[in-house]
Amino acid sequence: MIAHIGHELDAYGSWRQAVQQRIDTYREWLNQEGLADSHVDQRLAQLLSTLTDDRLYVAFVAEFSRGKSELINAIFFGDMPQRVVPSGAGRTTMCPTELLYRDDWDPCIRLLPIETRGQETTINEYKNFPEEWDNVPLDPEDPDSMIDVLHQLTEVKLVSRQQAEELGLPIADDAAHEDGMQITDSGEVEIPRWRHAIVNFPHPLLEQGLVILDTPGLNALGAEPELTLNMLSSAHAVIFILAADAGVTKSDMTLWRDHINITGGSKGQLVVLNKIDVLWDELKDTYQVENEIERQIQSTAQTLEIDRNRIFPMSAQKALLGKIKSNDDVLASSRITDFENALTDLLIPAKRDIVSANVRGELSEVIKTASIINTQRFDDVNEHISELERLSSKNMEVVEDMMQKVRLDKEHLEKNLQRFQATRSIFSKQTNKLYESISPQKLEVLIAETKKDMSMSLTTGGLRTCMMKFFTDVTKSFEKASAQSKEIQDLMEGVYQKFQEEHGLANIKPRRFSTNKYQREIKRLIERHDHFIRGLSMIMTEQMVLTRRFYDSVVAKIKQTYERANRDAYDWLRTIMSPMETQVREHQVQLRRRLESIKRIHKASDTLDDRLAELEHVRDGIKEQSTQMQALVNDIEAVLDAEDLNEFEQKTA
Ligand SMILES: Nc1nc2c(ncn2[C@@H]2O[C@H](COP(=O)(O)OP(=O)(O)OP(=O)(O)O)[C@@H](O)[C@H]2O)c(=O)[nH]1
Ligand SMILES: [Mg+2]
Repeated sequence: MIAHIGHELDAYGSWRQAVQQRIDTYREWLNQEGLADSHVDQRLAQLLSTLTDDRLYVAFVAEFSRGKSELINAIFFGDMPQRVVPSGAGRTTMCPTELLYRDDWDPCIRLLPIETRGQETTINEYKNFPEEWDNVPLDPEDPDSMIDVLHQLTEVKLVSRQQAEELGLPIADDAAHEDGMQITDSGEVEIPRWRHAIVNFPHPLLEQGLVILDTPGLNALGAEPELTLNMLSSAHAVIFILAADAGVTKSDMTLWRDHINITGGSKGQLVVLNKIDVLWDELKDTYQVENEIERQIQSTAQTLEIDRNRIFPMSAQKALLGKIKSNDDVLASSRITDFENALTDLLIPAKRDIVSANVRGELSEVIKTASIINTQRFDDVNEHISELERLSSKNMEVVEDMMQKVRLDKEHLEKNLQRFQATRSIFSKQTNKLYESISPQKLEVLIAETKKDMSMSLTTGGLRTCMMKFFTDVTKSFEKASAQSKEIQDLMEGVYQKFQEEHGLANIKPRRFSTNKYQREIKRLIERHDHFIRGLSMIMTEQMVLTRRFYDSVVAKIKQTYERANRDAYDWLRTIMSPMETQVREHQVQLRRRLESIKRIHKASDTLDDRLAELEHVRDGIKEQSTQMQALVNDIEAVLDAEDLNEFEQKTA
């Protein structure tokens, strides 16, 4: 049974759908009312698509044999007749494994050969090259065959020492890392057969977007920095597991400090004190057992410097047994429920916060633009109404004056528009500069140069200098981009202000483009990288390999940041003028209508009263539009803020 987490995930899924539905309704309405230009519509379409592709990552990290795989089986696969993920004494899981479900693939397991470590390509990049992975189909209906297939996660192979070194794998023959790859009697080295695995399996929780990351011990994390720098740092929850019979060992500590708690923040982390059942055998008295558990929790809390409420004593094995055999007593004694509740309570609100913040961020611009247009329409009609009202008491000469005034307004606006077109060339020069400062091509050049310098340095100190130069250059390019975007912003602000002052348009400020986000990201990445490099204690050759590997992982992440920054800058540049352009266009149309309408009255082809009645009707329509808009926005807000997700439960069979 996966009652609690399954139920909460269901509720979360329904909530997300409710958000989607309301945004969809709002989008249709905006289009129907002519309140969305193509930029706005595209943004909404994109927001909707990010809402559909929405995943929740939970990573299980611990030294080997602490019970990660057992715990994953117990939490997520207790409804299967037997263990799904292989678990056993000694080293079992040999490669990091992602369990997920995507319906565009058949159920399968995809395995990335260990030899790919010889390339400079990261795991994440390999995900774009399916042909590099071994693909074995899975039959979810046949548990025995599934167990067979999943057994591949535990596969190892023997290679020569030189081959292992070339792949940058730590070897267990010196005190620095006694838990590295084992050497056999014949002098060969036993290494994992696979570098990474993806299990695509249609389990209800995975179908709801959950992704589970099972990892092997410290070795794998140390040898594959991408896991720590990328997968663990972006997981929504990281579960660290200790075993009650082993206590907190030195390598447990290293793992915790260097891979999980790396920059200190403990948000999203839970600690499991597993295998409490071994204490039951040793000390029969419940009171004594409880005391011993409590003592271990206290000392773990102290050693890890973490709140004791984040530590969960448990027996994963008994939990799995209790679930498979539907034995509630055994299940209760396993104490897994407290942990499952804590995990659910951590995971779903965290994910919801991210989604809500993202939706709010994207929507605020859209809402602003739409309400500006609505207000503009209202003001224009109002002005026209009062114009006509004044007319009713005056003679025809005044009508001519009035017509002249509107005509001048219109001409003036058109002249300003022309002048504005001229600033476009300055604008495009500046945007080119902005693009150039964060151009992926330039980054590639910088990467290539750094690699060249690195290949010529013979010491780790030399390598470090090259890398530091690279980081400094990257940081500088974002500083440049920041200054450039400020210049563009100032230019546009001037244009906006001119239209506001001379044509009474609403007082809006062009949106800002801040590079802070990326700068922060890069800074954090550099800090993590630094932490790693400084922590390395091993022989030179391995250190060189590892250092490069860390560098490659960081570079891959920085590339992603560049890509995102570029995309965001592109979006920004396209939309920076859009609210003003829309407003000016509206205003232009209104001026033309006013002129027409005064002309008709002048020619006495239209009576004033009819025209006024018509305009008042239009004005009511615009008011109604504003009310409807507010209602739709409130609807979205209400869903985003909802306390109880269960109210969105889908009533599907
Ligand atoms: N007594 C007891 N044994 C457990 C418990 N949880 C796991 N084990 C056993 O501990 C051994 C290791 O469990 P795994 O789930 O394979 O551990 P792991 O952390 O995945 O280890 P690797 O895959 O080697 O990194 C297995 O024999 C499990 O049956 C528990 O709660 N109590
Ligand atoms: Mg395992």
